[in-house]
Amino acid sequence: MKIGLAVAPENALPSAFVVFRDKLEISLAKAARLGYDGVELALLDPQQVDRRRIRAALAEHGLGLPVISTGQVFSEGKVWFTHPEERIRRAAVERIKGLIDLAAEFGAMVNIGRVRGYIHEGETHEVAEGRFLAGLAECADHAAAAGVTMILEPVNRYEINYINSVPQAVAALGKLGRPNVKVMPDTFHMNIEDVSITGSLAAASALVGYVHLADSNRWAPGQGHLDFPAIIAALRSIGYDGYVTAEILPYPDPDTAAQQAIAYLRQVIQ
Ligand code: LER
Ligand code: MN
Repeated sequence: MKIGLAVAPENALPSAFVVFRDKLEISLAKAARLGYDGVELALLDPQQVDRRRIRAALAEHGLGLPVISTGQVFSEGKVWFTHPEERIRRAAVERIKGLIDLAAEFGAMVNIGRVRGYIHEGETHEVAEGRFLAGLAECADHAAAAGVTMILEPVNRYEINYINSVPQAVAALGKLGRPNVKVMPDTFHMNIEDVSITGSLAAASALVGYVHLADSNRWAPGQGHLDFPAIIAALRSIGYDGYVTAEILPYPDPDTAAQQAIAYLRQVIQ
């Protein structure tokens, strides 16, 4: 398993859940110095970054870029797949396709978290699901043509009211029927929503495509009460060998949080 750190460019707004929000050259230098294998980049728009600058910084620091994440497309871009207005749904699909094209250049995956949208007031689960699956299918086909894998992240009920647990994501993917879309468990959300963290990982098995790690309080792993040795053992037993990425709050301060996460995870993942 490789260990990643979620970061965002300096112009990212506070709704990006990242430990470093800075010039990419600075965040990547820090991540590499701490011993991370790669970084996940949280983006609002593919135009927001200079591809050559990213490529140069990754090469200089020997870091991978496993995932481009898209939460800000929902929180700042204000577009999502379940929106009642066709125009807004279309904008969400086009934005995600743009991020898929960017990801393709780096061999990265693209996550679908809050940008899936929510069940709007007065609408049913079925209506939201129909719109979500239509938008995601179009993006997944675009991604497949570009050789990109997508990952669907269950997010807890206090942030969104649709696809909260890993079994719910697995069920949605069963209806989607696109093999290039996998599940992306996040231990912070699983601690709130899943009956058993290790049980859900075992049940999702080969569908697990990428993992976010944060402790019960969303601080660095090791700073709360989740059982990370058991979680890593569960990932090993399903044959997961990808990235586990620390997506954590910048507390007590960004540098300390990033350092605590890598020190603890290196100990657990020998
Ligand atoms: C994003 O990875 C996440 O975990 C959410 O809580 C916010 O989009
Ligand atoms: Mn997450």
